[in-house]
Amino acid sequence: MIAILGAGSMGRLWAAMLPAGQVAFVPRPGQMPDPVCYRFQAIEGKSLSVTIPWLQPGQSPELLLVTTKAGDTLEALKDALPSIASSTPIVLFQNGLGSQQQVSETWPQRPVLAASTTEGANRPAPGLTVHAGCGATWVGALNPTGQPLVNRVAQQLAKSGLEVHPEQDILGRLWQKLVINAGINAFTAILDCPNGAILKQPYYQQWINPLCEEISRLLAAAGQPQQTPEALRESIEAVARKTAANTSSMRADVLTGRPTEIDFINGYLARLGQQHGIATPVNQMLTEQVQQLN
Ligand code: NAD
Ligand code: KPL
Repeated sequence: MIAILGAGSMGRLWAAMLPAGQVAFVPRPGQMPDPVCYRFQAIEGKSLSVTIPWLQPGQSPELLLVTTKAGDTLEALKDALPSIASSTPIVLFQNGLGSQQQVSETWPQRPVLAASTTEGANRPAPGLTVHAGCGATWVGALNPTGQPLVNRVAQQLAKSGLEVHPEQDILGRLWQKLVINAGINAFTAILDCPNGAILKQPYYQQWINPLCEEISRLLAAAGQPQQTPEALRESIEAVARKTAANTSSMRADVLTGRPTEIDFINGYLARLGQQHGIATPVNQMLTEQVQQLN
């Protein structure tokens, strides 16, 4: 049995794709509502009806996937983990950085892994989950207890039929995604436009170079491979062009009145700058402006 904490878009995607009858959602404390029923629209357009039960008291999952938003993850796990065996691997799917470190520092003895995914899922209407973008998922250990479990966890996730790879340097992969999100998401939310449309906006053009200079210094301070500001800007703009028509997850959160993950993207970079004595005025400004949109 694979347990999933967070019955949102990502959680429902994995629940629908993993073998039927082998998945359960983790309930909030004191809640045991009816099973979760939804229509799932697969990437090729085929639609199926999915019913996922809740994890029952006494059931002991072999794996826990955590698909809450970054800001909810620590509290959700504080509620869920007391009834889950300490040997059960925990796989964190959150974007950005900061929440992963909170979890691995809070439970250093538990096997903690992270997944970085380019799969896309959304819920355009109540009761409907859409697999909107086909990508790949990399899974790797965040602590030594998780290290021996990486291949097994990758194999378990691959039973979904999604592309899954074990990753020795998951932190590096999370950083690569963070760089892209830091250079796109806040701009799309502030400018209220699709990803590709930021590129021609004077506000983006004013701030992207100083932002990339900050990120380049932060990468070095964090022990990540050095990248020039010019190379960072190229990577960011390649993704913005490739996903030109997309509404970023941050803009979608603002438009639907949900909390954004800004504190774990540009906010994380601003905090890291404070720790290392690196000035991060652009990350700080983007963080504050997105916080004001919320
Ligand atoms: P979502 O808001 O759709 O789902 C989060 C779910 O967690 C919600 O159903 C919420 O009710 C639930 N939740 C919150 N607190 C909880 C608690 N204490 N106990 C149980 N459940 C709780 O978000 P999402 O789009 O599924 O994203 C989840 C994470 O995956 C985010 O960090 C996101 O950045 C990342 N991610 C999402 C996608 C995507 O395409 N959706 C792609 C890559 C990464
Ligand atoms: O990951 C994304 C997000 O929206 O969070 C990008 C890469 C910006 C694609 O929309």
